[in-house]
Amino acid sequence: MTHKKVSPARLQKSELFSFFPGDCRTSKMGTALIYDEEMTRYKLLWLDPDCELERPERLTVSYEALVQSGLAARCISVPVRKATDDDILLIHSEEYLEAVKKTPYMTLEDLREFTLKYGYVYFHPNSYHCALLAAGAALQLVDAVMSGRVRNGMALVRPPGHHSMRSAANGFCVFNNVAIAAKYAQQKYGAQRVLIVDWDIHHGQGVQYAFEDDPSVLYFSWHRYEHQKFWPELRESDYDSVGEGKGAGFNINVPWNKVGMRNGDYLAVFCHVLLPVAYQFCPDLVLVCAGFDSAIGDPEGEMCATPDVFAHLTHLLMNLAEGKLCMVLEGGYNLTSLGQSVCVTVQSLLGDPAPRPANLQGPCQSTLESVQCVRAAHRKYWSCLKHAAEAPPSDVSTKRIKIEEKLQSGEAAEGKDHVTWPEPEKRVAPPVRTAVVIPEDVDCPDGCERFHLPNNARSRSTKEDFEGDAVTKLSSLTALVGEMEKNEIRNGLALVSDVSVALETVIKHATALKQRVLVVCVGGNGVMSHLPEDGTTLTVDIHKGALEMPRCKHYIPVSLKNGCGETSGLAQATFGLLLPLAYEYDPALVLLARFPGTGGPSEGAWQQLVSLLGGLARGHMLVLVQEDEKALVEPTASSLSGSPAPSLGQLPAPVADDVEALERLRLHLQADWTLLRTSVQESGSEDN
Ligand code: Q7Y
Ligand code: ZN
Repeated sequence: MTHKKVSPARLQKSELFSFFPGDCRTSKMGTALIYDEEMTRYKLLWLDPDCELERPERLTVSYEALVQSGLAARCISVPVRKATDDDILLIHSEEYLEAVKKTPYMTLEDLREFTLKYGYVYFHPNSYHCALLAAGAALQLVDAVMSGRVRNGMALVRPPGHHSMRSAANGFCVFNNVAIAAKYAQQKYGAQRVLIVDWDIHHGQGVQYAFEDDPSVLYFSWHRYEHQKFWPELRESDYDSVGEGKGAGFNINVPWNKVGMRNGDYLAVFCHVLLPVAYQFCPDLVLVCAGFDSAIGDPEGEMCATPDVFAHLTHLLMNLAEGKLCMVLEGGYNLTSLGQSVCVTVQSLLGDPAPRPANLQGPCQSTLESVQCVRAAHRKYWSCLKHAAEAPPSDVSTKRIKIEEKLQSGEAAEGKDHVTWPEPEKRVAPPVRTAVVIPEDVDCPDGCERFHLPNNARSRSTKEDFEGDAVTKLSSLTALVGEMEKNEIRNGLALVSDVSVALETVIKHATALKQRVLVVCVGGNGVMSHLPEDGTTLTVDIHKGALEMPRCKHYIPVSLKNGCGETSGLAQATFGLLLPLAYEYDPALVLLARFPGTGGPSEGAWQQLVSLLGGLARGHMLVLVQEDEKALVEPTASSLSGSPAPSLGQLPAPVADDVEALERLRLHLQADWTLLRTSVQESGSEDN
């Protein structure tokens, strides 16, 4: 099969329709799982301590974990195929392909010799076949997602791909599965912008090289670097490799200069680097180099992020590109950690509620150093980073190799065999996903259930009041929150006659139950009264107005010059402030209140907000909307019931005043909220 180059401009509307079936945004679509036992049928045939960790069991364990947990049965199984020569040649040279083609016929001796031409890779007579299947699996996944047969998916493959280069195998990788998939999506489906997120703990230098000067593919990679002391020890893996020529700004490297990074480090980089840029870029497709050697217990990565973190990383990517998200396995060498991480990731793809991000710590000094450097290196390319601080002075620069750091990683290495961590918690999706409290004359949206007050509660309240209706509604809200607490209902939407009154009632009820409540207000006038300021709630109030500094740590007014209707400003506030605050606060319940008026967000931005906040509080969120805004019922319910939010388009630069105000607010709050930090502390201690 050949891929005719399709110029998007020349596509007829009817052709576009066949690529993106009209109802693929609204219909519930599933999660693809691609796996074939054949890819377990190659292994290291000689002694090589550097290569022995890349074993067939990596795949069987991952797949078995999905089967055992019941997740595999919930996925749509998609068969692999062999990549064609044309597919491989999208990224690799003919000479290299021809050379690899000969490996199945080589003697053991020849294979060893062939292997020696490359770094940290081995060949087996079946390697070539498996490498074709691995690349083909990624392409099958792209086909399933781009054609709208599934929403998202994961391909479990061996060999991995992100280290392989145009004419070289490297780091266990033969063909660059994800790079091939990106090119294929562009050529076959006219995808104009592809985002590749590489969360493997190694730098996918092969992917970087493939798209270095290409602005249509944004490559983001974080990787263990240790000031170039960690494999592959490349100068070009550092933060200052930003891409070349037209591709300048479209290569983002976040070096980890220490081991032991935790969930808070990963989430900080997502909030302050990847997400703002990714939303500004507005991809048509997201591919993930899903390596799990970045999880705790991995002998290569030596990091401390728990498998649970992948639930959130995945969730945070699920509303880009209208949900078109393809995960392709790369590394991951601790079989326990790998199996758990794969399950956690697939479970998020399936839409199950994410676990609470328990005892999240802020990023460590080394992370802050890297984040500051990356943001500074990219601020001339991305308006969302325009306000970023200067790179730190050279004495804290990531380029300076400090002697004690080798010592530190040495210590960690000693202990790396007996790292333990708790098993990821069970994530139980409540029987009811989305309950609505809306007038009888408003249709119940698809996938939702009307919430009816239990009889006993109803009679009690009507007896007490003449305005039975309003009170019934308020009792319904508190009852609904009660059902969420019991995990009978995941989330809800209520049309109320007075958002403030409803909010106050629910807050009183929820805090009486000793729940931590995150209150997010949008579109109001910023004068919320009667909110507790004692830490039982955290309120973030995003509204039209001029900057004011918060009076306390738990009530945070976020003022935007033109209100939430300015999507770029809202995005800036969401990624830079709201999400980090929300993650650090770790609520048991999210209340999202939309005040009536003109300062409200666009429908798409509102849906993004609803979806993104759904990653907190095990998905327990109650959305309050003013009674007359009936047009919001459908889009809000759609996001609450798990449909990906629409794309916001390539975001323009936010209003300069907003950027400056948000920045000042962030600096003011970062003493109390460590996940807000994006630069090294002047007198920071190293043990943060
Ligand atoms: C590649 C990988 C791909 C030097 C150790 C070098 C290199 C291992 C390559 C790992 N003594 N190790 O995991 S995801
Ligand atoms: Zn790796």
